[in-house]
Amino acid sequence: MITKSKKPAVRGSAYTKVFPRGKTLILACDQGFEHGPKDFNIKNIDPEYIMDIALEARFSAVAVQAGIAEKYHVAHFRDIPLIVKLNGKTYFDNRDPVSLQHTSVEYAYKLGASGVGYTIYLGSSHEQQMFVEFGRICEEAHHKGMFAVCWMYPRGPFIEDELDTDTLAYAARIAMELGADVIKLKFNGNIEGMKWVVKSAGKAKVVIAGGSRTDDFEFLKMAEDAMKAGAAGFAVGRNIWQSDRPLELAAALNQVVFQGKTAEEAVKDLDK
Ligand code: FBP
Repeated sequence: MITKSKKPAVRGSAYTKVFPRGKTLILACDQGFEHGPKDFNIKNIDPEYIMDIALEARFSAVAVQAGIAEKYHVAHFRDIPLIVKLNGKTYFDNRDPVSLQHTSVEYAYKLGASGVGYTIYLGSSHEQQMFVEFGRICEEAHHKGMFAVCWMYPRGPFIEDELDTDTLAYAARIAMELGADVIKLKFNGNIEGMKWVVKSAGKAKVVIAGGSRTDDFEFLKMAEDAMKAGAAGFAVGRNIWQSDRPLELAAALNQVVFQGKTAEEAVKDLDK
């Protein structure tokens, strides 16, 4: 009799460390590249401040560009699993965006990364180039025992609504078929729709981006709803390190993601 393999989609201790119990909380700090210093203040412009939050709040991993990895992570934060972004673009052209690879998988591996990250703009007229690069990145990363995270953002002249459920499901599906182990998407607030998006991603895990800084309760409510839809966690930046109580807010988010608490329960602890 033929039996199905019970092995998970991605093997390896790196992946297991970043997804304890199948869930994750990744702290993203690539916004200095994507948005520029306008996202930061005098405190959080220092990557060390953000690394300290990741360490103290026990984030599952940090996602940064190679320069931050080599100047900060390598020095004092090696215990936090690392995801190195291999591409990046500025905010100057969001009409028809393209973001090409500038860092190799080999270099990310040398920096000690558990995983590599890459953004694809689905619906850009350059999407084909990004598909080709990401497909090759997945091959190489898997060969080295690393996992591949796809920041999958529908954006460009062929996209009417970046948050449309069918478009997000299509985006998730493409990322999974290209080889992504983890797919980072924006949440559109539609729990039932998002369940379909998660289903479309198959064995790849869906994690949600935090978005611009919002009210703590609203942010935690988004987390609660996204988890209800089957997300595996968050890869969040601004909502944490722009907060004036990042550790407390991270602890509340942790309760929602890992312990299944509601936003109301988590926010109560936050305000104690
Ligand atoms: P935030 O939680 O701060 O939104 O970060 C998530 C993220 O994906 C970052 O990794 C990235 O820099 C940024 O959002 C890109 O956002 P956009 O292209 O939509 O401005």
